[in-house]
Amino acid sequence: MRLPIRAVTPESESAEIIGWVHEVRDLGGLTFFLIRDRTGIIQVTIPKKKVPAEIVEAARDVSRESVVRVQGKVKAIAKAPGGREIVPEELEIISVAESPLPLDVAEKVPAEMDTRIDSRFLDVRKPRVRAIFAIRSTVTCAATEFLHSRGYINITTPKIVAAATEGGTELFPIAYFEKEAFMNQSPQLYKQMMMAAGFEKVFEIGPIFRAEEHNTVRHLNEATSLDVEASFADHNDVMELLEDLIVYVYEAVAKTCGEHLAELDVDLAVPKKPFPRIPYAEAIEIANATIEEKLAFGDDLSPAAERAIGNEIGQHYFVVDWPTDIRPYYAMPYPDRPEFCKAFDLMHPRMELSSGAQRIHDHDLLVERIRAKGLAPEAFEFYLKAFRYGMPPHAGWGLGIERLVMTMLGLGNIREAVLFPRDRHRLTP
Ligand code: ATP
Ligand code: AMO
Repeated sequence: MRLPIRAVTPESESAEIIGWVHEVRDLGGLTFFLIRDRTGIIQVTIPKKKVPAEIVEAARDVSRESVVRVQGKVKAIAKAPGGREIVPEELEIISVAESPLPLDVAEKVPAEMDTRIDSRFLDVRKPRVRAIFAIRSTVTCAATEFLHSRGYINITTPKIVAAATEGGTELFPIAYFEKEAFMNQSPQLYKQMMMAAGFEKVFEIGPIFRAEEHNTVRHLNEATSLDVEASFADHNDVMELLEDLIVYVYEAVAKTCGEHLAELDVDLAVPKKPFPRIPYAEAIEIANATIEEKLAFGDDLSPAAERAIGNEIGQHYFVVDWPTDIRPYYAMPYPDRPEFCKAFDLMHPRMELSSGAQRIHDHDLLVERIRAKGLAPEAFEFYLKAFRYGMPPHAGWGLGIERLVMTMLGLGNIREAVLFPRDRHRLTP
């Protein structure tokens, strides 16, 4: 019976394993294989004079990354990985890998990002790369666990939609029979409608689509967003929820992903609550103290500004009290100073992680704000209708999962945190 490689110990007497050939070393009288599965690596040693001739014969044909089955005696040996090796009694080549390989899974030869993504199935065989996705899985599971424990309901909303949510740009149009439709930029309108539905607390982890024209290391054309919406809550309530979630997720990764973190050489520090709340006007001042291209009131934070503020603060922080004009139409203005709104961004020192706000729940004010953005309220009728029959006050946010993983693990490129990235030049694999 096949054993996971990790389960083979120096004390095992015999074992059968199936895995990929990580490395081959032929020293004449002795051949060494390293065999890898997702649980680890084991050495298989073939002393040519001591094993059956058919095994020596089969071993000659084994190329790197072929899938092989090995059955044999286990010996304790200090020099081998895990302190053990297998001397085969049976060696079966299950699937031969062509040579040369498109990239080196053992990572002796480094590969460019493009080469890696072109052969992503091979790239992900690297223990270091697999560790990223094991951690990403823990991140989304822990976030789900956390939100369930707080009474949030997991919803699924359409990804083929009729209207933009985040303003008119950055949309992918698609043909939907005889109509024009779009790939959804955000579940924004749907999660708000679920507040009118009385669900009170909802969340979704799903794809969002943005027609970003430029290739950057922190933008994707298809990203994954964790969206939350809560009724009878304001911006402060959902900022607290967000910082609790971030800390919970970091703690879960620190607690359960030790081996993967070690594989990535990451010494994970759990962020400390509460994260500083910095009003937008103050954020501009902090940035302008050091950046060359000064920001004026009403400018979005430039990447240079984000870096400058991040260096100054040195930890996760919120930028709050944004000018109403530079936030989406659904952000709630402060009643006593409507030029500012109850919107916020959660920032990691390197980049923005999340945006959110208390929302406008008054129908007429929302229509006015949609018009002020130069958009047509008629296009939003299906959404506006939900505001005419009893809409509770509500607030929420959207958090980019790839950016969360990227900043947590110190990855240089957001593409490292996606299995099959979609960017300006890439539609395959
Ligand atoms: P969001 O779009 O949700 O606010 P973000 O982190 O992508 O999140 P943006 O507001 O898009 O932030 O951009 C922040 C800054 O980065 C802006 O000053 C913008 O000009 C700049 N920027 C955004 N997208 C790009 C891009 N594709 N290439 C270069 N700069 C960009
Ligand atoms: P926003 O547009 O700020 O807000 O998006 C929320 C978060 O999603 C991530 N994100 C992206 N990640 C990678 N590539 C992209 N192109 C990309 N675009 C966005 C970021 C960002 O902070 N409806 C609001 C949320 C809300 O108010 O609830 C929204 O979509 O991490």
